[in-house]
Amino acid sequence: MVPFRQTQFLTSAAKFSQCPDDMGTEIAMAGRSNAGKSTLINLLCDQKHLAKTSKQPGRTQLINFFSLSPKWRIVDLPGYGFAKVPGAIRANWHKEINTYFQKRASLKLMVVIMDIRHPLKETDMQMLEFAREVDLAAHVVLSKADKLSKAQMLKSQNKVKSALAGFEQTSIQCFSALSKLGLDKLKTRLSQVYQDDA
Ligand SMILES: Nc1nc2c(ncn2[C@@H]2O[C@H](COP(=O)(O)OP(=O)(O)OP(=O)(O)O)[C@@H](O)[C@H]2O)c(=O)[nH]1
Ligand SMILES: [Mg+2]
Repeated sequence: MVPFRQTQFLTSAAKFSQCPDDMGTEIAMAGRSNAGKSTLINLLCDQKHLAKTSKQPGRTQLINFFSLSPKWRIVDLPGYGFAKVPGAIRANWHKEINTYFQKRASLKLMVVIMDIRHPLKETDMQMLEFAREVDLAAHVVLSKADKLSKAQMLKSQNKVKSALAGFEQTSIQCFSALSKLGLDKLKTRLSQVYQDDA
């Protein structure tokens, strides 16, 4: 069993050079600002205030590391495409996050979280294409599924599945932090990655 509930905050990095030792297995949560990355981490770990959440986009401004065990980590990334941050700061984050994705050897899965009502924006596609290029597995989470009817939810999921048909190492699921829909599926997918690497 992967001890999600034991997860603790480890450290924050404003730059790639500040990341903790590159050993063990790391899973990163990526996605546009406000997609629900921090909320998903809190539900996954069954802790209300582990990762900071906010109604205001751009809450997560550093690369935040959480550890489940000495070898297993979760990373909460700043959302891409946050407009209210000055251009220079934004450019610098993007640079650091790109370096993180390119150089982090312990990174074994990129979870791309998208609001199910607005999936596959340009930046989401860039992330998924990047993962494909470097042979990194990706898991797409269509968040806030509670905002749609079941029929609409399935329609959106099918649309995303068709659009990503050429992405072999990419799995897709719906998720709601409100109803916990998809929580077990998410835990199973993440556990596979940690345990495969054990
Ligand atoms: N209805 C609903 N709201 C959600 C869900 N997940 C997150 N939210 C809300 O969406 C808003 C943003 O959530 P966060 O988890 O802070 O989003 P984030 O992706 O971490 O945002 P940044 O840190 O800015 O990149 C908050 O108001 C959450 O309560 C969900 O599954 N359903
Ligand atoms: Mg956040």
